[in-house]
Amino acid sequence: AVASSSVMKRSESVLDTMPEALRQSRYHMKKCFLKYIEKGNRIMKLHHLMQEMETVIEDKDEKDQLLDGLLGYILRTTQEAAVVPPFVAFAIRPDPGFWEFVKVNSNDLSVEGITSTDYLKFKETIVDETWANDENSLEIDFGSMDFNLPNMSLSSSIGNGVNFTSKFITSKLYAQSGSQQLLVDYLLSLNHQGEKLMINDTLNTFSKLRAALIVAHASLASLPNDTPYQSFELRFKEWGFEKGWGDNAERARETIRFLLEVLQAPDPVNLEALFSRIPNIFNVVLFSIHGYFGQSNVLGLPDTGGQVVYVLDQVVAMEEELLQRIKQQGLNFKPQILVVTRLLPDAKGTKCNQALESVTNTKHSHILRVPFRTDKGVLRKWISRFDIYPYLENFTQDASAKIIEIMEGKPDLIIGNYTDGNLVASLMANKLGTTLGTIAHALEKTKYEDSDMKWKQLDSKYHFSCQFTADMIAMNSADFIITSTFQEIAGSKDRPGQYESHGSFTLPGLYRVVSGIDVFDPKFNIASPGADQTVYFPYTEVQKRFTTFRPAIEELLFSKVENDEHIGYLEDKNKPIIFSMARLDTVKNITGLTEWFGENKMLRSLVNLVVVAGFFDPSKSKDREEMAEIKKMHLLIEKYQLKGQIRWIAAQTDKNRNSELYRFIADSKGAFVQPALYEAFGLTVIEAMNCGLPTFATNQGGPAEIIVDGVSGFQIDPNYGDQSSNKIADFFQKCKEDPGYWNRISEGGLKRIYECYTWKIYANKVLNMGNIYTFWRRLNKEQKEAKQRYIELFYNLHYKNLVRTVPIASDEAQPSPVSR
Ligand code: UDP
Ligand code: LCN
Repeated sequence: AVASSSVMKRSESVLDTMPEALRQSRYHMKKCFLKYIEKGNRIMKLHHLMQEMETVIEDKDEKDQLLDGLLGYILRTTQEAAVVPPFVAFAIRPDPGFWEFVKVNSNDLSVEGITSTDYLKFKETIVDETWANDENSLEIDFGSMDFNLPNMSLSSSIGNGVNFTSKFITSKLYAQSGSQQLLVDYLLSLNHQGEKLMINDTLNTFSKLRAALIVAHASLASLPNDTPYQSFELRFKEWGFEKGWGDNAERARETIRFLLEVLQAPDPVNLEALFSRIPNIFNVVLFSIHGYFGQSNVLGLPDTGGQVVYVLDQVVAMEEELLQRIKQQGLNFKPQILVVTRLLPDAKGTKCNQALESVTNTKHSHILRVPFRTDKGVLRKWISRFDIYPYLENFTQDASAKIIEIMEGKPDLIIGNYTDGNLVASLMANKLGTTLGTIAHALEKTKYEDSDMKWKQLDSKYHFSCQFTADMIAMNSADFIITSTFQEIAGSKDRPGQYESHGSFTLPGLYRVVSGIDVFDPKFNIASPGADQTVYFPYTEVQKRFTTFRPAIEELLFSKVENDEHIGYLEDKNKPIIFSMARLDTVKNITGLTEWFGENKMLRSLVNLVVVAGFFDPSKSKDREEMAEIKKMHLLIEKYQLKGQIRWIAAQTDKNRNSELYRFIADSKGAFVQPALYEAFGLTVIEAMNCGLPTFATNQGGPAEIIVDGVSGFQIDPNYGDQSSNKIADFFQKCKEDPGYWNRISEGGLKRIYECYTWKIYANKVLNMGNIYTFWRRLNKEQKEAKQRYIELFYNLHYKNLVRTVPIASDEAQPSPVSR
C-alpha cells in the first residue's frame, strides 16, 4: 500500500477496502493470519494483533510501509478481534459511535461484512458454543422500542441532548395541527401541592390562552420593569393567569413573549428559554446508596470517594439554583432536596447511623438514611457495592414511603447515582410517574477487560450479571442521562465510551444485548461538575486562606518524624513539590508516579514528591488491590532510595485542610499530578486547578477534556512513564528559566475552570434538563410506556432471578471479601 491510499474516506467502509488491502500484502497477511489462528479460539486486543504481526514481518521497512497503509489504518481502528479458526472477526471503530464488523477467512483472506449481532454470536462460540448456536438464546433489543424516535447523527452532537430534544419538540409542535394544545394542557397541569401555577382552567384552549397573553403583554408594556408581580396580580387573575410568570413586570413580560413565540411559530431557542422559566421543579430526590455517605470523616472508607463529594456539592448548587429560579418566578415556595442513602447502624464513627441530617450550606436539603432490611430484620454492617443487590427492592419501598411522608407528596424529579442508586431511582420514578435522570460516575463493565464475556468466572465475586442488567434497566428507563464528559458517552478516538460499550455486548449463557443504548440518543447530556469554590479557591486570595491549618500542614509535609500519618521526609524544603492525592487503587496509579519519579534523575533534582494515598500497613487493608499497592509503594521507596525526596501521607478526610494543602503546594510553585491509568472524571484535577495549582493529568478519560494541553495544564500518558516524567521535568526547568511561565499555566487553569467547570453552570444545565424532559416524556407518552413494559418484564423475569444468586449478608457472618 502506498501512503496516498492510507487515508480512508468516511464514505468508504472497511468491507469495501479491506479485501484490496489484504491482497496488496498477501504474502505477509497470510502468514499473519496463520499466526492469529495458531492458538485457537480466543479474543485478541489491538496490542496482541500488532505484536503478532511484528513477529511475522521481520523487515522493518516492509512493516512500516504496511502500517502506514490502509491495513495499518484498519488495524489501528480495530477494538478487538475474535478468533475461531479459520476465521478472524474484527470489531472496527473508525470514529466515536461508529462500528463495523468483518469476518476474514484466514485460508483465502476473503472478507465478509457481518452485523454486530453476528459478531456477538461468533464471539460467543469462543466460550459457549451451544448457547451461541441456539436459535432461541435470549436477545435484548431496547432499540426495537425506539421506533419513530429521533436520533442525532453526528459525533459532535453527542451529549447535547437538551438542544436536540428542543428542536425535535419544536418540530412536533409545528408539524401536527392542534399540537399547541399539548403545551396548553401541560401548562394547565402545573401546580405546587395542589395550588395552580401559570394558568387556570379559564385559559384551557390555545385560542383563549393566546388572546389573554396578547392582552397581558400589552398591559405590562406600560409598567416600569421593576413593578412587583403583586401590583398586577389581581388583573392577571381576572384574565385567568396564576402565579409563576415572574417576580416583576419585566420578567413576566419576557416569559409571556417566549410563550407567545412558541405558540405562534415554535423555535428551539425560545422553547428552551420558556422551559427554563416554567415552574415545575420544587422537590428533588437524589439517590447515592453504597459506601459511607456522610459529610465528614468518610472519604477513604470503602466504596467512598468522589461520588460523595459530587453529590453533596450537587445538592448545594441545585438548592441555590432552585431558590433563585423560584424567586424569579415570583413564588415563595421552599424547595426540598433529599439525598437518600443507606442507614448503617454500624457506622464506624461516622454519622451514617443518623436517619435525617441537614446538608451543610443549605437551608432546605437533607440526607435521609434508610436501613437495608432482610427477612431477618435490619442489616447492621457495611457491605460492598458489589453485594448490594438483594436489598434494593425493599429499600426502594421503604425509602419511597419515607420520601413521600417528608415531602408531603411526590418529588418532581428523581436523580440516581451509580448502578444501585440508578436502579432504585428508576423503580421509584416508574411507580410514581416522575421524571428520571441517571448518573454513572463509573460503569463497572468497562473497568475490567472482557468482563462481559467472562461474567461467569467473575460473577461469584462481583455479581456483574446483576450489575450490568441493573445498568441496562436504569439507562433505558431514564428520561435523561447526565454525564461529566463526552468521553463517558462515546470515548475518544482510540477508546470506546462507557455508554458506547453498552451498545451491543453479550453475556454468553445469559443474554445477548443486540441494542443496549445508543450514544446518539438525545437523552445524553454533558454537565460537568465543579469543585466547592468556597473551599477550593486560588492560593492568591490571601485574606480567605485557612491559615489555622498552616502549622499542621507544615508538620504534615516537613517534619522528620515517621508515624501513622506520614512516612518519608523532604531533605530540601526549598524545592517545589509535585503533589498527588487519590485512593490507593491500582487504576489511580500512584505507584506509577512514584516509579516515574524514581527513574527520572532530572525530575528528582528539580522537585520533591508528596503523595496522599491510603495508609502504610498492608495487613490492615480489607482490599486485595490496596494491599498490593501498599507493598509496592514500600518497595519502590526502597528500590529508588527515595527517602529524603518523598513524603507519603495517609488518606486525608478534611476537605478544608486539603484545600489549604493544594494551596501550600502552589505557594511552593509546585504542581499537581494525576497519573491514573483511567479516570472517569477526576475531581482532584479540578480541585487543584481551582486552587491555582498547575496540573498534569492523565490523558486516559475525563481529564483529557478538562485540560487543554499546554494552556490550562498538561496532559500526560500513563502508559509512557518516561515521556510523562520528562514533560513534568521540562515544565520545572522552563519555570526556572522563565518564572512567568508557572503563573501563565496557573492562570490558564483558573480561566478554564471558570468558563466550563463550576457547579453554577452544572445546576443550571441539570434543571433545564428536568424541565425539557418532563415535557418530552408527556409528548412521547405511548412509546415511553411501551418501553417501560419491556423493562418491567426484563426486571421481573430476569434480573430478580439473578439477584437470588447473590448471598444475603448476616451480621454474624464474616465481612465480605471484596471492597473498593
Ligand atoms: N480525597 C480525599 N482524601 C484522600 C483522597 C481523596 O479527601 O485521601 C477526595 C478528593 O479531594 C476528591 C475525592 O476524594 O474530592 C476523589 O474524587 P476523584 O474524582 O478524584 O476520584 P474517585 O475517588 O471518585 O475515583
Ligand atoms: C467517581 C470517579 O471515579 C471519578 O472519576 C469522578 O470524578 C467521581 O466519581 C465524581 O463524579
